[in-house]
Amino acid sequence: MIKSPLQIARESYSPKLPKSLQGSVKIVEGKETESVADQADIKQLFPNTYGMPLLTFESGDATSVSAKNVGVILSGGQAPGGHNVISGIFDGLKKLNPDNKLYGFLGGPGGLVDNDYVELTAELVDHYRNTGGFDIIGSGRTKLEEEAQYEQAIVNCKALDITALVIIGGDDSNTNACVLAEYYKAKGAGIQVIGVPKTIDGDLKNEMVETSFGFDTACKVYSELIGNIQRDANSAKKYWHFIKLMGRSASHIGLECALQTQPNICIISEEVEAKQQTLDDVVTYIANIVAERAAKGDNFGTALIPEGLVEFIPAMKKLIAELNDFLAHNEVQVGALEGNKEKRDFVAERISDESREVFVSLPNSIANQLMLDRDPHGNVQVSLIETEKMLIDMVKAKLKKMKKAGEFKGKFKGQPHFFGYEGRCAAPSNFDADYCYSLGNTAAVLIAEGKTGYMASVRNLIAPSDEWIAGGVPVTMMMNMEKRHGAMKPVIQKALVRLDGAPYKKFLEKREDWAQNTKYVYPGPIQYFGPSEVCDLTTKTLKYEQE
Ligand code: FBP
Repeated sequence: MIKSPLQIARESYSPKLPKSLQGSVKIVEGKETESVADQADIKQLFPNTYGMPLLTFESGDATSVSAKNVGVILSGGQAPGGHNVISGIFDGLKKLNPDNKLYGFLGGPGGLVDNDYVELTAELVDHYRNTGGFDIIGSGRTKLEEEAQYEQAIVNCKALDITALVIIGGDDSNTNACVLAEYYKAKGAGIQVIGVPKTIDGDLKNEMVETSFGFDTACKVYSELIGNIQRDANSAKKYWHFIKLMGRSASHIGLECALQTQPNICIISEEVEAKQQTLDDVVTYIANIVAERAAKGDNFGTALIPEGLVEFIPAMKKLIAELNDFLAHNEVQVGALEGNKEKRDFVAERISDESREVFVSLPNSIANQLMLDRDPHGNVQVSLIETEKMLIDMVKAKLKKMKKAGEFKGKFKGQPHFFGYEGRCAAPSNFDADYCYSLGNTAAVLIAEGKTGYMASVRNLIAPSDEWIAGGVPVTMMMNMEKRHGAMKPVIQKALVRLDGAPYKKFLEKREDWAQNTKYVYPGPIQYFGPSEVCDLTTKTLKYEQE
């Protein structure tokens, strides 16, 4: 492996741990827990893992722990810090008992079923400390949902004498981890399952999980890029940059980047939905700001667009829900049709009148993108929908009409961008490096204590890392029932942007000023070495949520 000078320097970084994880750990059990909603259903579906207590770690006395073999899986989209979770599990296990062994299943959950694995040795782990990416063992989106997969996993684990699995994933992967934990506990299979909250999207969070790892670094990378674009826009003064940002459903990334960079426009999907806005309302809002700035001679600007926007426009949401059901039941027929036009016509003839009206009004390219394959969890692959281009075209058309009516006297040239993959494998910020290493160590302790159905949790994150609180949260506590693939399923509740939350309120106070005036902030690149107030700072979202 050829390493850059930064990577070599970064290898020697020692991630910071909370006090409770620096020596031996004592576990303090809290109250019994309940799921966030649909308690009766969730309790019935998870009789063995429902209601378990919250766990908090404190410093304790050293105890002897018998040796264990543990398996780890990276699941879903990459997020900065995954390698540090693995090095945290590895170091945590070795500290508890040097004979503990860690195996990595390759290519995501599929590796567990296909028995594709590698032993994670000190030499291998050392190469990946504090680096971005998931390439140490790879990731994948195979969904573990069938009994045959669970059974095969038992066979594969037994062959390696593995008695615990750590699943590092987002809300869907941790939902599956919980189902697996329940199945193994009910069966007495002797395999514990522990989850770790990962996703750049920031939508796996709740009272006990303050943020998912990777959100901090990814937002910093996007904010650097947005800042660079804003400086260009403010220098050339001739383009409107429409920047779509990853985040699947929730607008946390867009909101955080807006708080960091102060763009002229940032659309928040959750607000669009709450106000029952149409696509035309969104386009009109943008076009009006373009026209107002143009009236002052500012024919340039930046607009941040959340990746999942189309799913939050109520009429589009209804259409997408119908398409999800329809495509799930008619996959073969639609797949057999030759061209996109045939597919669009076939679908349009078979959906409700209301959804048909919306479907046929969309640009063909967007209608085609809405019919693409769902991911294994039944989600529309919003990263493939070119909302930023669609909005540029629609704003342009609106401004043309406004020009005719004398309401717009400027120029409009749009530049589309999509930032997503650029941030997912960045070298983790100090915050993510420390947080991930702490999560990995936490998972190791939960395993040593024989826990299952828990997610590793590290809280109090805006305090210095010494004061972070580590422990475990029962995954069932985060669950509710939602419709997936046309049927009600237990899933971890997605945390969307709260319109009564402090980060959104801060944005609301400022957005009019940012729209009318050019108040750009240029955050610059992540700093790994230097003063703590520059290098260890976390997101504004966490700061505002907790102050
Ligand atoms: P996870 O939820 O698995 O963490 O993935 C997040 C994400 O990066 C989304 O922001 C994005 O919509 C999606 O993955 C892209 O998926 P893919 O990796 O399959 O292109």
